[in-house]
This record gives sequence, C-alpha cells and structure tokens, in this order.
Amino acid sequence: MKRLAAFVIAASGAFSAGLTLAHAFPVNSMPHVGASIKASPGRVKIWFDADLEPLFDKLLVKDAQGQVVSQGTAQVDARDPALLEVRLPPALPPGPYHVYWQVNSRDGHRTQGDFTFTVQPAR
Ligand SMILES: [Cu+2]
Repeated sequence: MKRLAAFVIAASGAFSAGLTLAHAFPVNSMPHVGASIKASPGRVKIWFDADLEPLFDKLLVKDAQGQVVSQGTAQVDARDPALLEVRLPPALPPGPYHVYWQVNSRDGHRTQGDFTFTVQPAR
C-alpha cells in the first residue's frame, strides 16, 4: 500500500511537470518586441510555443493615450493553433504602441504579457 501511494505521487509529479511545459509563452511576434517600424504593420501576430485554446484569448493594441486601436477580437489562426493575431487600422499614425496579450493553452493554464513597438514618423 505504501508503495502504491509513492507511485501515485511520482506519477502526479510527472504529470504536473508535463502541464508546466504546456503553458504557452511567446516565441516570436510581428512586429518584434520593441521594434521601431517604418510602416503600419496591418496586424499584430504572436507565435507561441504551445497550441492555444481559442476561447477567451486576448490581444489588444493601445496607443500612447491608452485608446484601443486594434480592431475586432483576437483570432487563433485556422492553420496554426499556436498563432494569435489581431487586425490594426490600415494606416496607424506614428507613435508608440502597447500590445497586451492573454492566452489559454490547451492544458487550461493562462499566461499573459505585454510589449511595445513604435511606428516611425513618415519622412
Ligand atoms: Cu500549463
């Protein structure tokens, strides 16, 4: 009986290690984190290291005044379940922008974060 209990604990330990690995963290984004870009990017995309649960994922872009400039709700890409994206207006005015994301991975765990990018003035 004691042996069985030890096995159950070891097995659940291995299982939660697996769950930890399945948390979704960003591996890349477009624009890149901290990027200074010449033209409005059209949309913001974030690639994660695990597939996303499409419900309740958030991706918002705000301007320097805190106004939301992204359009509509964030979408998980139909062909790549680890890619989250949101549309931007065709011509984003120059200035700094703040991206906020919050996603649920398939194991039900939530991760969140934010980053900035800047659209350079036209010249
Ligand atoms: Cu997890």
